[in-house]
Amino acid sequence: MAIEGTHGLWADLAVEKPGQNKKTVHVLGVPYDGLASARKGAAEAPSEIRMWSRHITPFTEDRTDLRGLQLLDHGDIVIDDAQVGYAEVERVVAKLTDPVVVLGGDHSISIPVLREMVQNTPEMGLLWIDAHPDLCDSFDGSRLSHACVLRRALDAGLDPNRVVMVGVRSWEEQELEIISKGEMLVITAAQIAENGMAFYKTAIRDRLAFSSSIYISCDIDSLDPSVAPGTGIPDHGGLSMRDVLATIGCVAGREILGLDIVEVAPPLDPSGVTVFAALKIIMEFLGIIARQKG
Ligand SMILES: [Mn+2]
Repeated sequence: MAIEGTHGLWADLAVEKPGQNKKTVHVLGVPYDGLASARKGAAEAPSEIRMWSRHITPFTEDRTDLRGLQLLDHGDIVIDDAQVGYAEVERVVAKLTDPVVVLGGDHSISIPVLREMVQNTPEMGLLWIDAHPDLCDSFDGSRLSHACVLRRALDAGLDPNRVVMVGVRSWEEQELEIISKGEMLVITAAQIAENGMAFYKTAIRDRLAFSSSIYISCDIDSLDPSVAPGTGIPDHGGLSMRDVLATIGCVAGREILGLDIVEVAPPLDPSGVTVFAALKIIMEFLGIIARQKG
């Protein structure tokens, strides 16, 4: 379905205007859902998100003008074989010196992104927003499964004390031991529902303050399925959009490595609202970068 937009790609932010000194943000699509364990469809997210990005405005909720940013959209890395494709993702990410927005794909596409980030910046912090910890060593016979993403990041050298996990509410038995060590800051969806997001913002900021720069991995299934039904494994009792935006807001003023937004599966949501949830998160994230000084 080709629909003409009211704006250009990325609400006009991808339109290049040479000679203007703008902050650069990279965009990279990885339309691959071969390692999603249940329902697929996330491979269609990058094209849908880009298409509907023509129908939103270049302003955030607080009226931050995003037109001070230049989005460089590198298009998609098309993957047939995960081993080969993920090496390519790592190679492309390694070349980026400004923040990147990575469009999944199932969550496994974050494995090469995180591996490259950790190798390059061992002192990085990770803000993990997800219904699941994705800490399985192996799942469905694969160590690259979307249930193994954070485990692979720890293998790559990510310090668990630099991980803040928000919105979790579903656990595999093999994940419990790592969680129970208490190294990561874990804030469940139930805790946020009970006490409100404001209660946790200081703890999130304080924990991230130990890290030199921050990467955000946002699985759309962190949101409640009533908000974002188009995802492979919906888990009820999830976060509100306000919770997710407040969580992301905790990186304000920090050096930011990037954001991935994964597990958006447009074919599983005829209403299309899940794609717009992804766009909302991306644009508010861009607002944080636009408001940074320097
Ligand atoms: Mn996940």
